[in-house]
Parts: sequence; structure tokens; C-alpha cells
Amino acid sequence: MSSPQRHFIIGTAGHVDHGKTELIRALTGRETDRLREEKERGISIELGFAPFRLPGGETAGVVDVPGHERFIHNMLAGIGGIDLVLLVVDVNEGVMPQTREHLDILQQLAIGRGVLVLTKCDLPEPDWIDLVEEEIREQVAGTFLEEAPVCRVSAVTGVGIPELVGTIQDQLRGVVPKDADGPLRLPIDRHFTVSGFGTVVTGTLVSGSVAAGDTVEVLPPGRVRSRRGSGPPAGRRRP
Ligand SMILES: Nc1nc2c(ncn2[C@@H]2O[C@H](COP(=O)(O)OP(=O)(O)OP(=O)(O)O)[C@@H](O)[C@H]2O)c(=O)[nH]1
Ligand SMILES: [Mg+2]
Repeated sequence: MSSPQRHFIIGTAGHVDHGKTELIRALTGRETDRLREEKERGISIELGFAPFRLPGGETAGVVDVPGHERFIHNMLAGIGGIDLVLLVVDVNEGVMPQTREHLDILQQLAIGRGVLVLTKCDLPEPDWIDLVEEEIREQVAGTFLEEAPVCRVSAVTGVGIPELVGTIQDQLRGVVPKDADGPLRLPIDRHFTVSGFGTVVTGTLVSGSVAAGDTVEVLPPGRVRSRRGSGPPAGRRRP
């Protein structure tokens, strides 16, 4: 009997403007910034999602998080259930406040694996890149990323992208699969009301499976309510 298809969740993390969304576009061909405000301001606000089919046949869902400190609640909402993080650092700026803050959050949430991705490597001299790599290594010492591989990439020229794909595949081989046969458990990240649908909840499955039409139970009971007039998710408000 063939083994069941494995599916993974990959998340981004890192300081604002460090190249997370461009990296996901280079990896998947998908644009994860959907809102007009995101396009106008050139920053991510909401979580972005993209499917990612790896050359080995594995499939992954990518959660692209915003790096701006004002949207940290959205980052937190998206990052909980991931199998692998791409901690993105712009090689021209090095480690910045949300690099550290996101790293702390990932550590607290006991995320198991990651890759350190140095972005925008088309711009500086190689010696400078070596220095920044050292800085990041110092930053992740003593964390789950202490032994993580480092990839140097440019989303603009494509340099390093195939090597990053190979590194992601290697890392995913070590991920313990989630239990699709166990009870359905989906920690709720966000809930909001969509006109014509009612209450919508979002989250990442940690075990079990669910299909359209299934009846599910919310625990503890009565904690999720449709909030009339509550408007769009908080991330859509102007900071
Ligand atoms: N030269 C160069 N520029 C890049 C590269 N990757 C991203 N950029 C530019 O850097 C800027 C920020 O890129 P984004 O991908 O939006 O950054 P982000 O980390 O998603 O930003 P937030 O989601 O707002 O935190 C954009 O102007 C990109 O065009 C790269 O590899 N090389
Ligand atoms: Mg972005």
C-alpha cells in the first residue's frame, strides 16, 4: 500500500520589508499580498497564503506573515501551527527588532524547525554577507534554530532559490506528520463575521480532518459568537 500524501505548513517570519513576500513569490509564483492597502503601502498587513508544490511531490501550504510591529497579532495568529519557519533577514540591514521578536515568539510556541534565509543578496559584497551571517548565528544561538541551515538568496535574480527549495525539502523530511486519523482539533486563531455567511473561524489543524458539511463542536461551548457589526479582522484597520 502506498504511504499517504504528506502535507506541510511553512511559515515566514522576520522584520518588516526584509523580503518575505517576495521570497514566497519567488518560491511559489504566488502573490500573497491581496489587499489594495497592502499593494499601495508596499507592506503586508494580513496573513497571506500560497500553495507550494515541491519538486519531490510533497505539498505545503505557505503562511506569509506581516513583519510590521503593529501587525504582530496577525503574525501570532498565523504562525502557531507551522511545521517549518523561514526566518528571513535582509542582508543589508541584518538583525532588527522584529527579527528578535519573531524569533522569541517561535521559540515560545515550540516551533521545531527552520531555515535562516538571507534575502536581497544581489545588493551587497560577499564579505558583508559573511558578517551578517555571523550576526544571525549569534542571534539564534541557544534557540531551536541554533543548527538551522542558512541560505543566501535573491528574489530578484533568483540566485539561491533552487538551493533553498532543496534545503526546505531536506528539512521537511524530518517533520513528524500530524495525526489525520485522530480527533479533530483546530485551535481558533481568529473569528469574524462575513455578510451572507455568518461567523467564520480560521486556524491550522493540529490533528484530525474536516470536510464541508461536517458538524464540529466548539470547546469550551459558547466562546465563539458572531459579532454583529464587528467589521473586518483587526488587521484590515489602518495602524
Ligand atoms: N534587491 C532586492 N530587493 C528585494 C528582494 N526581495 C525583496 N526586495 C524588495 O524589498 C521590499 C520589501 O519586500 P517584501 O517582500 O514586501 O518584504 P516583506 O518582508 O514581505 O515586508 P512585510 O510583509 O511588510 O513585513 C520590496 O520593495 C521588494 O521589491 C531581493 O531579493 N533583492
Ligand atoms: Mg510581506
